[in-house]
Amino acid sequence: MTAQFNFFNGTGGAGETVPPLPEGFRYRPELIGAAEEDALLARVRELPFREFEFHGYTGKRRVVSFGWRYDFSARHLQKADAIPAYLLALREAAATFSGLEADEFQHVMVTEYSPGAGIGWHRDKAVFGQVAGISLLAPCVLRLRRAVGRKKWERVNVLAAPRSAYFLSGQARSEWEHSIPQVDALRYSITFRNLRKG
Ligand SMILES: O=C(O)CCC(=O)C(=O)O
Repeated sequence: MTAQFNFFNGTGGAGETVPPLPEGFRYRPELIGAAEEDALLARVRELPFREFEFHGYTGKRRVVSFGWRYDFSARHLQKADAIPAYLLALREAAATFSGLEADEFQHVMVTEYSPGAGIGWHRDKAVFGQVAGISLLAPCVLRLRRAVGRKKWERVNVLAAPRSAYFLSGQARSEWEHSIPQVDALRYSITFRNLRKG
């Protein structure tokens, strides 16, 4: 199969070709309104972000986790501060979009991408199950890829607009990797994950 390169902007308007999205991937523009985004930003900007650390390497993006945090050095989950009240309405909206109960999302990570920051190709850690990510401020390209044979990649690019949400489950979660190229302007993401049973 030949590698695909697609771009999906989530609108699917008349005459637009909407490429096939990975099974288990969903996108919702405007999960929240501009006023909710502003209220979240007022709180999120004050969070005690720390540079993302991965086996001694410090990434350009900065993160803070609630509920649980994954320690990449120790390779296990640790209990973190409780999810703050101002994130609970967003968690509810993310859960409704995802078809889950809100309290299934026991972990939330807020990530700050300054201009020039991004995230490389990866699948989220296996301790986590499904993932719902909400974007604030600048848009970004969420790239998805999966190996086809030994040398080719099937690719889909999604424009993650401010206030939008995406959901990774099924093959989108287990077979596809994702990454975000360097952003041009400040972006925050708020990522809810459930814990894999067992
Ligand atoms: O910022 C995002 O929306 C993606 C975050 C992500 O892929 C991760 O933290 O593993």
